[in-house]
This record gives sequence, structure tokens and C-alpha cells, in this order.
Amino acid sequence: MIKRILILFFSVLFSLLANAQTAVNSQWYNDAKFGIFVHYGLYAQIGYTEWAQNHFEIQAADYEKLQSQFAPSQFNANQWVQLFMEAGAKYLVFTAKHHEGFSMYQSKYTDFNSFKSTYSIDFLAQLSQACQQKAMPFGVYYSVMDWHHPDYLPRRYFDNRPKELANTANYKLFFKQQVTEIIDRYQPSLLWFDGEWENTHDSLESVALDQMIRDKNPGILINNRLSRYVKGDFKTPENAVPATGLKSEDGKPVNWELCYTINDSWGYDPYSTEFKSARGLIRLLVDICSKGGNLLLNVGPKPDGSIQSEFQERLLAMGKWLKENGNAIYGTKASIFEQLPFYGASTTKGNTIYLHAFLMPSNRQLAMPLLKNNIIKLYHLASKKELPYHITNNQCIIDCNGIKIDDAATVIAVETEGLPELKSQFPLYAANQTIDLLPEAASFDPMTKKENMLVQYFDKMLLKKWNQQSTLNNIEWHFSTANTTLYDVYIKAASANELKGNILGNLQIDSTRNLLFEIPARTAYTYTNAYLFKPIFIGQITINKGFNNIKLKVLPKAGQELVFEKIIFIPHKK
Ligand code: JFZ
Repeated sequence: MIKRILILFFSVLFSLLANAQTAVNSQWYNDAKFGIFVHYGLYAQIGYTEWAQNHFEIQAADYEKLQSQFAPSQFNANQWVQLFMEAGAKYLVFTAKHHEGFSMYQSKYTDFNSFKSTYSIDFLAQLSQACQQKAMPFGVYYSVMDWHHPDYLPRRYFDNRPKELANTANYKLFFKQQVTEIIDRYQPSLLWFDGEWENTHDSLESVALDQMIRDKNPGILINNRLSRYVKGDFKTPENAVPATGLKSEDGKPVNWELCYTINDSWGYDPYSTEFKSARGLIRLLVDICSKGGNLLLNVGPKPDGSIQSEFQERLLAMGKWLKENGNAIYGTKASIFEQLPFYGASTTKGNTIYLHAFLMPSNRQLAMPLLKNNIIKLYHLASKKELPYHITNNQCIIDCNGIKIDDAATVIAVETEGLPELKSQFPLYAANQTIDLLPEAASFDPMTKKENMLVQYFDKMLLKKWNQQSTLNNIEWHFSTANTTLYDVYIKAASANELKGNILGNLQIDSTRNLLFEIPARTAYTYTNAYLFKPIFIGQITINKGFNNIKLKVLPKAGQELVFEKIIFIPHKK
């Protein structure tokens, strides 16, 4: 009995601890959708990411020399913030102290700070002020891990300072003092902790620190990386997020944010020269919004405080798109659709659904799953031009002729009577209709990120790199048919590599019937694309009236790789 009471007591206590500490008002953050992350510190001078000290195994005493050489001659807080505003970003998160332990502000508690260097710059002061002038919420990144402070443990493996002299209590105090001074002086709207993973025993008393922060500013938002003992106000998921967003146990949407780099590094790295395209970044933002999250897009300024042109160009391109299409991003919520029949995503705001077509179908007929609601107005967002539509196959087919197709995403707004509600997720086909099963309209097994496998090839999507290394087990489609019908089944697919033998596949119907097939080997000196133009007949199958599930599996052997365009069901003519 006592044991049970104790268990109850502790579970109530823990749930109180876990739930009590959340921000009072996170509306601005929910609506913002797009923020800029800046990783800037002494490491920019090395030009080998923010982990340079660790990569080159630099002793703390040697690393300190970078302080006197730090010359951010081109730094201009207003110009940065101006650029981020033009990009359409709605908040900023700046590294006050990264793992290197250098404070990018005038700290009372250490001389290892940017104000105590030749240029005497207090970055937090200038940036928080520039943000305030533009009413842009200002956030601060702060690393729990510290490779410079003599009392921080555990040390890096290469650190030759004697561990015995370290006193964790001193670091705990320092950590608390710095967080306090940052909150008091710069009034950040958000704290972004990081580098917490080494502190397995909560030696830094994060629960108390979290409470102290919230007592000081009940509106402040804190991410979930202060420690494993505090929940935080938003999650930072790494793995795939479900199409209609993350939900808590009570079914309420959970705030989350994805941080992302434009090239492959957070801190400045001139050798990281593979940049994501502006189109890809816009689509990433849309995809995140369609799942109810925020994008925190990173910029790593050069040692002199300027921002490299590759970043600027992409940010400005995003801003240009957002200027026309921002209504479909800011203040939106996750999609109401699990799955869309076209390559794109959807966001929702009040009574409006936004369809973001990444790829406009070549016949310019965009299909939306059927809603319960009447449609009040349907228009192309950028031009406000109203578009004709009709209902067929349990879908709303929108005629997108006569509008300008946006290379990144063309946005269609659908205003409904009442809050939009889904009636039918999947299409319904009549007996005489040909059915195209496209990869963009398929569900992928949960192991695999769809966007990593789909490639836009002119006016169609191809599923590529289905090989032994890929985690993809199967893709599947759901649809209904009005009548039981016999179909001739064709596949458009090809082997990506020459001379690797026939690729075996299986089309499974309602988990019971199998249609085995082979994709012929490619001969030498032929193009994959030449094969894609020839549909391969793989057999006949009767599809029963009602709801159907079609699963495509491919069994690639070593060296084999499939390119897949579509499956076609053609009603059999006697
Ligand atoms: C951390 C830092 O180590 C890195 O330098 C950068 O600041 C980045 C934003 O954050 O790296 C992480 C932290 C957490 C995960 C991955 C990388 N994580 O949760 O998988």
C-alpha cells in the first residue's frame, strides 16, 4: 500500500515537473514558421566548422589565441537583420556561446568574450537591439558543453589539463550566472540550449535552472536540449515527422522545429561547397509547415562578420517566394491530408487550405482529396486569379491553366465553408477508367524518407536508387473502385545500371494476391530513360469493387538499382 502511494506520489510529481514548465505564450513562435540560426564564434577563423577545436585537437590555452586575432571588421547587426527580414524569416537564434566556450557578448563572468578582443563587440547587445527595432523575436543559443572552462567535465579526450583540479560546482554557478545575465540584459524571447548530452546525472541542476528562467520570464521559450530532465517548449526531431504533424497524448499539436544548414556546416567552412538549392529550401519550408513545424535555417558568417554570397542569394530567393506566398506559410497549421495525389504539400489556416504544388501535373489538372465542406472560393494565391474546378473520382480537380507556374511551389488557396474536414483521402475510380499509380501519390514505408527517393525529372517524378542499400521495402497506394474490373497491368520502370541482370518485383493486391514481374536488364551503352518510355506488361489482375491496397516491392540483387515511374491499370478490353 505504502509502495503504491509512493509510486502515485512520484508519478504525479514527475508529471507536474514535466508539464508545469512550459512557456505561457508561444503564439508568436507557432505563427513564425521560419527563423534564422547564426553560428558565429572564434571557430569561423579556422574555417573548419564550429567543431574545429575538437577536430584539430587544440588545447584550450592555444585556442585562446584566436581571441586576439578575431577581427569582425565587416559585422553589421542591422545589415544581418535586414537580410534575414528580406528572406522572410520571423526570428533569429544567435550563438551566445558555442562548445568552444567563447562568449559572444560582454560577460561579467569570463574575459574569454568578444568584448575583450580588439574589436570590442558585444554581439548579443547589437543583435538584440537590431531585432528589437524590427520587432523580430531574438533567441539565444547556449552550449551546456564547454571546452574552455576549466571546471567543465567531462573533458575532451585530447584535453591535457589535469581533471583533478576541475570543480563542477564552479561550472554550474558560471552556467547559471551567464544564463541569468543573458536574460536580464538582452531579454531573449527564446533560449536554444545544446551540448547537453554529456550531462547524464543532471550535475548542472537543470530542473532548477529551467524554473529560474521561467520565473524570470514566463513567456520565454526553451528548446528541449537543456537536459533530459526538462521537457522544453518545442521538440527538435531528427527523424521523419508524420504528414499531419506531431501530436501529444491528448491529440494536441506539438511545437517542433527543424534546424538545417544551407551547405553542410553550421560554422563557417569554405570547403563546404555543396549548397542546397533555393527551390529545395523553399520546398523544405513548405514541407515542414505542412507537418506543423518551424524551419530554423542556419547561416555561418565568415570570420570578418560578412555573410557569403551563396547564403545571401538563397535567402533572398526564399524571401521573394514568401513575399508572394507567405499567406500560405505564416500562421498556418499542419495539413489535414495524410497523403496528396500530386508532388507537393498542404498547409491550413482557419477556413483556408493551401495546396503547394512542387510539380504541376503536365495536364495542369491538380487533384485534391475530397472535403466535406462547400468551397467558397478557390484561387491561385500569387495572382488571386480564381480557378475553375470540378468534383470527380472523389477528388476536387482544379484547372490550373492560365496561371504562372512557380518553379519552387505554385500555391492554390481553397476557402471552405467552416473548418475544412476531409471526406475521402483516396480516389474512387469508375470501371472504364485507367488508373495511374504514381510514386508521389504513394505512401512509403516508415523506414524511408519519401523526399530522399523522389527526383523531379522534367514534368514527372521518378523514384530512384531503389537498390540493396536503400531502406525502402515497399510503397503502396490506396483507392476505391466502383465496380469489380479486370485490368491489364503495366509498369514503367528501368534498371539504372548496365548489365546487372533482370530485377525481380512483386505487385501485391490487398495483401493476398501477388503479381510477380521482372524488369529487364539494361544492355551496354543504352540510356535508362529510353527504357522508361516503354511500359512493360506484367499481367492481368481483377480488382474488386470497394477499397483496395496495392503494394509494390522490388528485390534488387547486388549492383541492381531500379528507376520507377509508374504502374498503369488499363481496363481490359475483350
Ligand atoms: C549540435 C552541435 O554540436 C553543433 O555544433 C550545432 O550547433 C548543432 C545545431 O547542434 O549538434 C547536434 C545536436 C543534437 C543533435 C545532432 C547534432 N541531435 O539531436 O541529433
